[in-house]
Amino acid sequence: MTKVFSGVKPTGRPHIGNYFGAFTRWASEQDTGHLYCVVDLHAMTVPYDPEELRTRTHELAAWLLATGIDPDRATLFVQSHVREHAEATWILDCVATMGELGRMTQFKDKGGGRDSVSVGLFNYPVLMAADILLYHAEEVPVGADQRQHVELSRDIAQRFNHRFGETFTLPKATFPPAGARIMDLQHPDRKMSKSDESPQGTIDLADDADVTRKKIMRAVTDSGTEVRSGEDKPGVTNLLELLSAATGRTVAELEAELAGARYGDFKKQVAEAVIERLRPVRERYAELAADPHAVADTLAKGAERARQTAAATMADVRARVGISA
Ligand code: AQP
Repeated sequence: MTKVFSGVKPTGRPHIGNYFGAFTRWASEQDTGHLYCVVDLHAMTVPYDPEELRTRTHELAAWLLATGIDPDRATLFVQSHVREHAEATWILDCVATMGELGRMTQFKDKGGGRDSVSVGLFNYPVLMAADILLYHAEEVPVGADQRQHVELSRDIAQRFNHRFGETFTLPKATFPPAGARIMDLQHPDRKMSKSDESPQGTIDLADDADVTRKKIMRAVTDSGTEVRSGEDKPGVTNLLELLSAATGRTVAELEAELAGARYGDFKKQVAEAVIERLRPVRERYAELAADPHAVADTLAKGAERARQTAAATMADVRARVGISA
């Protein structure tokens, strides 16, 4: 059985990019050796409100359960509930280099070269490496934006193993066949994101069917009338990608079927496919939101399970790096 770890940070409301890029695969491929984590420590790297962080962490866990993660099979937990993540980060900080962290595009995008950004934002990929390596994950199912961070985790693991002896498994990122990078509906040149202020360009999982339909109908398209993907058609390409992710059909099949269709009809088809795909998830979320204690119990049990593996890894790591057991 392949060991899998992946996480999502509670920085805002989860959107269909998170869903198609990551969550849907987590649910459909889950197995007993898989761990899925709400990475709340990562959400502290940018300014935030503590009460909101607590609420969003809980809500995000409920969304993951609503997408179909079964806590009796996979382990679902909150990162800060397992203290080993923070401890492992320090040790890996002493293995990672300033140069490699400085090359991370997410840091460049979010930090914008400002001196005032937190050290945590710079250090984010090392915490992510700790998340993955603590559980000896072989695969990390993520959207395309996380490729560079998973590659860095692998480099850090390799360097650690070389310096201190075989300890960590080398992880690799895996990507979905469609939906690996869903773009903002109003700005198809940039990724749909939780924390970007683009309410019309982002479809939250919490949006209802009407709002979802309106946002897709108002999505930016491109000049020309053809429904086809291509670098010169970022808006239509993004909608085709969404339709492909929602229906499981390839973009090529969809292009053939939609030859001659008008943009308006095409968008209607995308909207209905996305709404149908999300309907059971949204219904299940409403049920889970009504029972917050059940979600909290699930997370407590998940943390207990995760802690066993993390503690064993840390005992080994401590012994190898020469600090007290
Ligand atoms: N637009 C996207 N398309 C496909 N996959 C995406 N993911 C994120 N955005 C898209 C994937 O969702 C998982 C969880 O992401 P995250 O919360 O850990 O952080 P992120 O990648 O930085 O996502 P956001 O939504 O853009 O958050 P903010 O705005 O806070 O930075 C990951 O597997 C990610 O690849």
